[in-house]
Amino acid sequence: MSLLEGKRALIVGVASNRSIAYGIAQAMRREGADLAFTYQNDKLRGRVEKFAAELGSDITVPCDVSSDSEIQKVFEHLKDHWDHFDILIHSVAFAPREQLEGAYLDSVTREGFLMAHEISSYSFTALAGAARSMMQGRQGAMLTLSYIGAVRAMPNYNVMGVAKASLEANVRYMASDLGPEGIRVNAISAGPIRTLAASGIKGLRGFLSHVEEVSPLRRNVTTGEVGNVAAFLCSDFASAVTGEITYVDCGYSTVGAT
Ligand code: NAD
Ligand code: 0WE
Repeated sequence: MSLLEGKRALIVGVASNRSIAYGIAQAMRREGADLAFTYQNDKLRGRVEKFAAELGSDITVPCDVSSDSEIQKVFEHLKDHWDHFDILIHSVAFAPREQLEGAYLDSVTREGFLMAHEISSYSFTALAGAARSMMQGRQGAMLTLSYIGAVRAMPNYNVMGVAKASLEANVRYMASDLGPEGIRVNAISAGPIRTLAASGIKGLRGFLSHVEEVSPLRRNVTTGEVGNVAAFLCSDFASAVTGEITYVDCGYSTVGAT
């Protein structure tokens, strides 16, 4: 039996075949789920439609998560295809580029702080609120992506770390609200991966080689490995797991000096 047979998943955050959301979509499809996708803007539309088709889906909907009306429309559109669904994947983050360089206090601004929190944390709340009614009466699951910068100060990650701390708290509050409705809410804290969001980040290479040197598994994690854990956490095998942050980082977060 496949892990996600008979489940329907909405995936928010595919931008390329390197996206963590793409690794999650592949794993979920392999495990028998039916998929739907959103794309941020027209620039990404064609690409996401192609990925969707490859993964057996013809449901693609625009959604810039900074817009309440676009978020509402996603679920109106989804209702044309599905009367309910089971899984919501949130794999979205953004801070203005100049916030992710240099010392935290030198780079952070009111505007950058608000933008990082809005796109990277509040958007999960907003999507969950809009998805909620279509996820009733099933063993539903929501999942977002975090990073260790939420709980440890990492060079250059800066305000994104503060926004990820907000996102992780969001997971706990949402899990508390939605648990009585049978909906679980969790996060995966992934190790660094060279995706679009990570390309051009100063010092990413250093982060990747540090993990290779000190993590117990002495290597970096892949989007496929994040996808496998995502499939498990959103499956009924994880039916008693909610409000949790699961590290998928080759053990990096568990060691001190090596
Ligand atoms: P990615 O660039 O492939 O994905 C980021 C996604 O965010 C893109 O699909 C982009 O369209 C979307 N996005 C940004 N602003 C948006 C907006 N206003 N509206 C709608 N969508 C918007 O990069 P990724 O690394 O796969 O990132 C996915 C998630 O994983 C993020 O939350 C990121 O913080 C997290 N994460 C990444 C790493 C890493 O090292 N790559 C590690 C841990 C966690
Ligand atoms: O969460 C992230 C990256 C999120 C991100 C990336 C960008 C790049 C383009 C958010 N906003 C933007 N804004 C842009 O203009 N990661 C976990 C990957 C990442 O980002 C870092 C890292 C790592 C790892 C930034 C600094 C240091 C390490």
